[in-house]
Amino acid sequence: MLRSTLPILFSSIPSLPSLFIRSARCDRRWASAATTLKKASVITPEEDSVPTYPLSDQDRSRLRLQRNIGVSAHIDSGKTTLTERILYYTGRIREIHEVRGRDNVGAKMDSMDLEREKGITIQSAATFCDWEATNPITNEKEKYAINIIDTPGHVDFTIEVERALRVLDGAILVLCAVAGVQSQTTTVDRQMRRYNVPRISFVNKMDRPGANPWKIVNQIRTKLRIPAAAVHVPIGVEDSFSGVIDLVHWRSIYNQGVKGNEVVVSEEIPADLLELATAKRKELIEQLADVDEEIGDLVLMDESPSNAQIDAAIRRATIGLKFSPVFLGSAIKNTGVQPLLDGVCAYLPNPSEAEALAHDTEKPSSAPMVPLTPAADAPLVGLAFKLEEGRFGQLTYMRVYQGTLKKANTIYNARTGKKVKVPRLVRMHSNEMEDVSSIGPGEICAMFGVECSSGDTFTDGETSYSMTSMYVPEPVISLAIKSKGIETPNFSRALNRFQKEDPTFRVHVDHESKETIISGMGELHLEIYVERMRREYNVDCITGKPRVAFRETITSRADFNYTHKKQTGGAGQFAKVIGYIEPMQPDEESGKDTEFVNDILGGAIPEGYFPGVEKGFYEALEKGTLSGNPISGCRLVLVDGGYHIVDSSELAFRIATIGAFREAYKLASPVILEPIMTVEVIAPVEFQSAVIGGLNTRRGTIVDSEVRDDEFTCIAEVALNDMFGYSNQLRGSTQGKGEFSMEYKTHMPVLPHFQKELEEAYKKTMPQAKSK
Ligand SMILES: Nc1nc2c(ncn2[C@@H]2O[C@H](COP(=O)(O)OP(=O)(O)OP(=O)(O)O)[C@@H](O)[C@H]2O)c(=O)[nH]1
Ligand SMILES: [Mg+2]
Repeated sequence: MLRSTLPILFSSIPSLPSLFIRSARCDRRWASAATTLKKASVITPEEDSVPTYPLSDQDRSRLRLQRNIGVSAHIDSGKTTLTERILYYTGRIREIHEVRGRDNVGAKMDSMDLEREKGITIQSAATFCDWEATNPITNEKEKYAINIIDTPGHVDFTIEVERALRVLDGAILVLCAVAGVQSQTTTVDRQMRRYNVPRISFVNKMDRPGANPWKIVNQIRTKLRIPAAAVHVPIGVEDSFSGVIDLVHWRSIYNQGVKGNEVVVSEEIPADLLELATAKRKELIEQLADVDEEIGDLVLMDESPSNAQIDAAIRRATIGLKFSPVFLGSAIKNTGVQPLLDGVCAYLPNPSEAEALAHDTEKPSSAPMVPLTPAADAPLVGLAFKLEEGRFGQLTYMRVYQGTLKKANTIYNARTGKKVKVPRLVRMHSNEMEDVSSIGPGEICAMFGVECSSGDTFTDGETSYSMTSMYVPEPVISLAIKSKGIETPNFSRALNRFQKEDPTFRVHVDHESKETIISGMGELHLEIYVERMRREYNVDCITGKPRVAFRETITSRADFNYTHKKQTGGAGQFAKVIGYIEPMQPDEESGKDTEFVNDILGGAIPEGYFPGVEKGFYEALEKGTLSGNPISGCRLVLVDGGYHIVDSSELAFRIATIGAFREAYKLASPVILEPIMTVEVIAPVEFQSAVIGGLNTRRGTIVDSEVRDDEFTCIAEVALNDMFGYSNQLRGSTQGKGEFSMEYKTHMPVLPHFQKELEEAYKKTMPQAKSK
């Protein structure tokens, strides 16, 4: 493929939704699915004078029956369809409407018109419901309050999954009974690990021909590398799938009645399944024995654990992130959903069992983190995890971790220090809301009229705690955009709003070409915003061709000693900065990989000029000198400098830092980075060699391939820039039977000769070159 010019064009790529340019995150640090999160150092009350707020009996009994869960998985696995059933069986909605249903109503959680038209979830939606679970051991009925967030599967909208998992205590990982663990499943798995979210797995679509839950259980163990075992055995297959055998409590559960709303429990196990069920219960116990001491000891002593012991072990191991129980069902056929809800209540943690940590901003940033307690009387700590511009102003979704949030109370933004009164408090039910006067700890709600950014912490002013925000991946694709005809204020109004709501959507104006450039996680991501501008803001836009979002970085340290001096009659400009720049690894929690460090001792530069240095550094990072792309992975350390009583100013220091950076940059062995994608191709097995050959010619590295019946799946890592025209090639080489999806993996240095080409192309766009 010719790669001589920049921008790289995708002109031959067909309709965007079918392409699924998918992107996820910079996951250099999450190389293995087995990566367990580095536990943050946590302060214990004995170690320091950390105030403790014991849970009252009232707190305990409320929290015990509270669950905050996410439904996350690969695209099209049936998350929204499953959530629709959950809402129906819990009485939140009266009727079931399908995603892409014939009645044209659409599922409750896909409330946006675009979601209903495309049949995919774009934004995560929150809701809540009550579920009366019957404890199979005690037979007692108890009512649980469950907050649910249905997330999108398409990786272009990965930030929606990221922020939901940041604030949820547990999750349902939905898998297709035929396709099993797919590339996006591993992405979601990584996200769950990042925030230590325990999960139960739900093998959906058990009605599909070829459904094979045992293969999926095995894939969870081997591909996601988490011990797992089925807690169910299906009764009937494909069309005759009618219920499940509950292996823990040794009983059969059938769905009958209208839309499966009648759950019939029988002590009898169908005779033809007795042998299989016995073997699978044994397998469950064996898996548990590996991760749970109590069951391990019983197995060693050759004793059979009781149902209650198995139940308790599943709960301990799931909450301890050591195990995932696997449930089976078919959302569309209304089977197996109620037992899954019982599983959510039985095995996922309540808010007091999920660890929540905060930084004390009065202590140095290296100080250990402080655990929060979901006590209603404790000082308030809440995290704003999602913003939306609603009809009544900004809607801010909050997770309250500690204390009680009350309407009309004054709360403080821990980042800005600003205080604000809470004018209106609501609980969300997709796009509808219910007014409430207060929200207790461990709950999810939304506030109106509270200005803030996504990821801000709110307190009642009684603590100096601040929580970490969510991980924000870097955009991989960008395009120029302008309004058709005269630009109205709605153009920038819409872009500002989208940028504020979605941290993976960026807007900037190229100073040289004066073009507005939008960047995002994939073409569909950008296409949706362009379409929303048309529909919601009446702004028709013309867009340029999508370009790969290259980046630049440095590979070695370089020192600077730079003086900016200007004397033009009146007041002059003087600033001297001394220090160095060095490569920086991204922060594990926030993904932040650029930093200004002030190491000045003894007042060589007055404090008032430091912001000038910091601004200059970040301005210089906006555009690398090799290719004009943003610079990442770089730290600037200021160690010394000089100033002039009259001629120094913040501006002078800003200019000096930009000059210093540019000089040092040349010496720091800069390189251009390109996005590398994980590409998953599925095609009939006879095309295997054609597909692998095609990927090889694109310099792809094959990382996995699997043959299943008459189909094969191949996973490769390929530079996004080399994926130009791939859909056409794949169609041609597989008689239209192959499908592929792409997901962002990381940014890597481009090959030296390509770097040269990019540099040459950039030089030609510079004003000096043009005027020659
Ligand atoms: N056969 C079968 N199809 C199902 C089942 N559940 C969902 N589907 C279908 O799968 C398709 C996708 O369902 P959704 O519920 O939109 O999937 P999703 O996971 O929410 O998709 P995204 O939000 O876009 O990632 C729809 O056509 C559903 O009708 C099931 O249990 N069996
Ligand atoms: Mg959905």
